[in-house]
Order: sequence, then C-alpha cells, then structure tokens
Amino acid sequence: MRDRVARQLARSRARSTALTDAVDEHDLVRQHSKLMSPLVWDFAHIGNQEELWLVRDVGGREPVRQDIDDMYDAFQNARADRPSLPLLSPTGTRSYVQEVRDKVMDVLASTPLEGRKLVENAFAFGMIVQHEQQHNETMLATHQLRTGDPVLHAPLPPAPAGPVINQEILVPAGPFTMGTSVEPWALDNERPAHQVHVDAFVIDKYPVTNGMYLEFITSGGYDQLRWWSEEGWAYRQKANLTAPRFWVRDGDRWLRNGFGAVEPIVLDEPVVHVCFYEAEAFAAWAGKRLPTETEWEKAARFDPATGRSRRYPWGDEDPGPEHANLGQTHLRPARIGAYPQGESAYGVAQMIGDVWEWTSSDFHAYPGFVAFPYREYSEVFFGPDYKMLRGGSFGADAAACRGTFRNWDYPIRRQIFSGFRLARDPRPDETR
Ligand code: AVJ
Ligand code: FE
Repeated sequence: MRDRVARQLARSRARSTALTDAVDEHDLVRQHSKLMSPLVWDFAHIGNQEELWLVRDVGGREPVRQDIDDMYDAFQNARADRPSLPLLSPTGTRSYVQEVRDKVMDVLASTPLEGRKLVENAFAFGMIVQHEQQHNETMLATHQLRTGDPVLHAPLPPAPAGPVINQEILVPAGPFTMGTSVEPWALDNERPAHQVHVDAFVIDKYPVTNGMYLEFITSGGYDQLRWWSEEGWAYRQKANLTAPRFWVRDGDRWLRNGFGAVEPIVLDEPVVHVCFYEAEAFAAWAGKRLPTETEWEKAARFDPATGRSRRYPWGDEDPGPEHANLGQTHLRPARIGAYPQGESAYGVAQMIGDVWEWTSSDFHAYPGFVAFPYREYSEVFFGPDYKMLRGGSFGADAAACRGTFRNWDYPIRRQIFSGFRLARDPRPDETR
C-alpha cells in the first residue's frame, strides 16, 4: 500500500509539473478565462490541500504556510477573483509544493497503513492523489482555453480496427447495485452501495460523434426552439451558441481547435465541449433522451450473468491502455470502436475515458450518505443546480475515475471535456 501511494503521489506530481512547466511565467499567472483559475493558483491550491490533509491532519505536523490557507481556499475566492489575489509567484509556488511534498513523504513513511488505520489513513492519501489529478484535468481545460502555439503534445489515440456502426443496446428491467461501500478510494458521494430497481431502457453503444452532431447543426438544430428546454433556449440565445465550443467555421467546413492545433473535425470522434443544454437538445432532435445517472451506471457496471456490479465496465481490473482513453495519454477522445476490450457486460463501449457524459440527473445523495471528509466536498452541491457527468474524459486520470465515480457541473458549462450518449425508453415490442 505504501509503495502504491508513493507511486501515485509521484505520478500526479509529474503531471502537475508537466502542465505548469509547459508554459512561460506570464501564462502561469494570467487568467485564460473567467471560468478558470490561473494555473499557478491551481498548483499552490494542490499543495495547500496536501498540507492541510496530510501534513497537519494525518501527520500532526506544524503548518508550513498557515498564512496562505485563505488565499487557496476555493470557497473563499471565486475563480474570477483569483488573479487579483497576492498569489505566490511561480517560483514561490514550486518551492512551496515541494516543501509540502517532502514532509508528506516523511509522514507517509511513519504513518500506519495497516489494520484499523488502513482505511482512514490510506484514504487520506488517496483523496489527495485524486484531488491533484482532478485539478490536473482542470488545468488541462485551462490549457485548452489558452491562446497561442501548441505547447502540449501526445500521440494519437488508438484507431478502430474496422468499420464501426452505432447500435442500440437493450438493458432489461431489474435491480442492480449502484455506488460502492468497498472501493478504497471512493469519495463520499459514491457511497454507500445500494440496490436500485431500473426499468428497461435502451442505450447507445457509443457516445454521440462529431459527424452525428454536425447533422444536428446542418439541419438547423441550433435555431429550432422545439428541441430546446426553456432554460436551454434562454442560454442558447444569451451565449449565441451555434456549435460546440472550440469549433471554428472555415468557409463551408468546420475545424476544431485542440490545444492550439486547428484541424478539420474528425467525424467518428465523440463530440466534446458541449453543455448539458446542447446535449439535451440534440437528444430531442434525435427522438431520444439522455440516460439517467442510474441507467448509465447500470449499463456500465452490471453483469447480468453474475448479478453483480463490476468496478469498471470491463471487469474489476484497474484501467490499462487497452481498456480506456484516460490520463492525458492522448490529447483528444478516441474514435468510436477504438476500445473493444473496454466494453461492459452489455456491450456498451467507451463509457470510461474519452469524454465525460452528461446525464439527465441532478446531484443528490445516495441513501445513507455521510459527508466525508468535509461538507464542502459534495454535500453543499446537492440540489437542482448541477447536472451529473459520468465516465471520465481523456483528461481524467485512472486514480480519479471508476464505474462509481460521480462528477457534476452547471448545465451551461462547455469548457470541460464533456460529451454525451443517447438513451430512450424501449418500445413495447422490445421488452416482450
Ligand atoms: C468534482 C470536479 C466538480 O473541480 O470543482 C477539486 C473536484 N473538489 N477540489 C471541482 C474538486 C475540490 C470538483 N469536481
Ligand atoms: Fe480543490
């Protein structure tokens, strides 16, 4: 366990370092969008959370920099205000996070991770690894908003072996176990495991692609009120939405800007950078709907042959490069059909990795929910303001992504790596 924690801490730090070393000082301190923090805020906030949780709480050590706690508290400072704070400089940030990490490695070496203490202490380290990886994904989204020549590079994702057609998959009615009580690093909102009855539903094998989305655009979907919810239409008007974020019109074709590289859209790649309202409108236009969060998780995890829920669609093994496009290994979603080894028991593909998938559900607590480690992690977000996203994107790390993992955001957000997949109610003849 200790080695695993040390490896994961090193991996997340290598990623934070790469994301911050890729740009110059000016790009580290400036705000690339009002929706995002300066990169240097995220990095110091990562260090500050690590100091609070591991150095002070688990380790019982003296504070490293108590004076900066408030500045790096996300609840005390809205993202838009963070550039005007007297932030640590890039050099100051790098030495601060290193000083914290040195102490953490010392705490790790002397913290009991066996028996009764395993769950509590190992969880604290796991929570910090996930926290850093979640901010790394946020920093990657900041990179996507940055203007200028590309600074991030990665190989292309794997390609499908042959021609691929989308299919619809029927998931028959019945109960399944949602959430988890045993996943060691599961966060409070994924707990506890509980039985849910799910009516029969039909779900697409693959996420909606750029090619499918383009048909919605060319058929006038953005201008036809009837596909949009009232709030969705209001936002479509206010923000003048006409295509996914980062799509660029070039004569009669669409290009896409991916981390500074502008190129024609790839038709069989999952669409990314759409908000919930766009996903909802597309689904209505297609005569379908978004899956609920419960349907999504059943399609991903339930194995009808054994009656149990798997950790991941493909089984209980941790994600490997053959299963899913995760961890910023590639800088884009993979074309549909690229991960046959990652399919769920029902044959639903690419549920983990590629794009976060909007669901129709609001953020709510599972029955028996207990806030941990603090109310501000999840509980304060429960309610109708946020929509749930599932499955993780190419920018989500395996440490912060699993079949039970729940993400949430405002329905207007599109700077995140968000796409969607369609579902529908079965016709009577399909369930007989
Ligand atoms: C779960 C991605 C919505 O980034 O706001 C980071 C994760 N919580 N620091 C966020 C999180 C505290 C959270 N999301
Ligand atoms: Fe945070």
